[in-house]
Amino acid sequence: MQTQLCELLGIEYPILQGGMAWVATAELAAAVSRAGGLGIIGAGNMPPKLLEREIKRVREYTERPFGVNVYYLSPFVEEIIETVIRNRVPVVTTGAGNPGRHIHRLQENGTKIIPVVVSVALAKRLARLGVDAVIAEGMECGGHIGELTTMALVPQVVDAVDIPVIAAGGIADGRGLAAALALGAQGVQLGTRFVCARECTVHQNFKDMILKAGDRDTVVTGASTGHPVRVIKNRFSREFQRREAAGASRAELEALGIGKLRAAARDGDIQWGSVMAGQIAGLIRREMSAAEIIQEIVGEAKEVITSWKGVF
Ligand code: TUI
Repeated sequence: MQTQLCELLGIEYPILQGGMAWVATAELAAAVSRAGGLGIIGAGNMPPKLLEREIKRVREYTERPFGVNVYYLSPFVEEIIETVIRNRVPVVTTGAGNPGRHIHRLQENGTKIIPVVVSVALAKRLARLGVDAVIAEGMECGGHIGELTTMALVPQVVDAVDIPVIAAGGIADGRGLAAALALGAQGVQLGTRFVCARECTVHQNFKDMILKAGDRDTVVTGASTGHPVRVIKNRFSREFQRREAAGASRAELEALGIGKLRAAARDGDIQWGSVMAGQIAGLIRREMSAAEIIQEIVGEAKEVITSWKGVF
């Protein structure tokens, strides 16, 4: 199972791991890259020195390509970009903003740039500026979301640009990979499934909450602040929604969210923390190694695609 995307990134399977802040550390990124996918460090709000340490640690575990996700709401965006360039990181993915001003500098230094897009307009704008590929992320995903579903967004982005499109949001198994390929994507990005990888260093409570979740256990908080975030329902999400419904100001709601992802992901506070996860959480039932996850997904996708031949 090889697509042009595999060639572009120098990977074996067209599977990227979401660059999740506080979750996607060097251990997870290296495990995914060693298994033939693209592992990605989530820089989130990390200070640049810490990111540099994570990059060095990935390189201690693997010589394969890997990426860094740059979160455009971080106070350190410019320094993070400098760190990525200085360390010759093979791939940068971006989220929560427009990376237009950094595209050429990254590419001049040999870094591929693959932004997350949540609309056709942004995909077209970035394709015109020369990005290497885009990740079309539907609102089924965990964390910071756009408005469109994966099913609607991916084929519209595929038709609008001439570069590879990677589908994300609501994908966790081989059926999802096959469906994404059917929509014209050249690969997939999985977040929630890889949170439950054995090598993922997130707090065990966080993994267990995903493993126990059902199909209706996520909710979107913060739509009124302009930063809608999908999380698993808990005391924090209920309190957030209560205040949102009571007309709390944007500043109050944003203050309520500060430090909550860290509390859930690192300290294991899954009641008062923000347990970001996608709607596909209900499909994920057990912890497996990154290599087992990738092998299972590729095997399932091949089975699905082969079975279509009997239909037509
Ligand atoms: O970035 C994500 N998902 C995330 S980031 C994150 S970290 C966080 N921590 C605490 C509170 C809130 C978040 C958790 N999940 N996904 C990619 C993504 N990008 N989703 C939406 C967008 C996006 C939105 C607008 C991308 C571009 C964009 O463009 C705006 C513009 O300037 O045109």
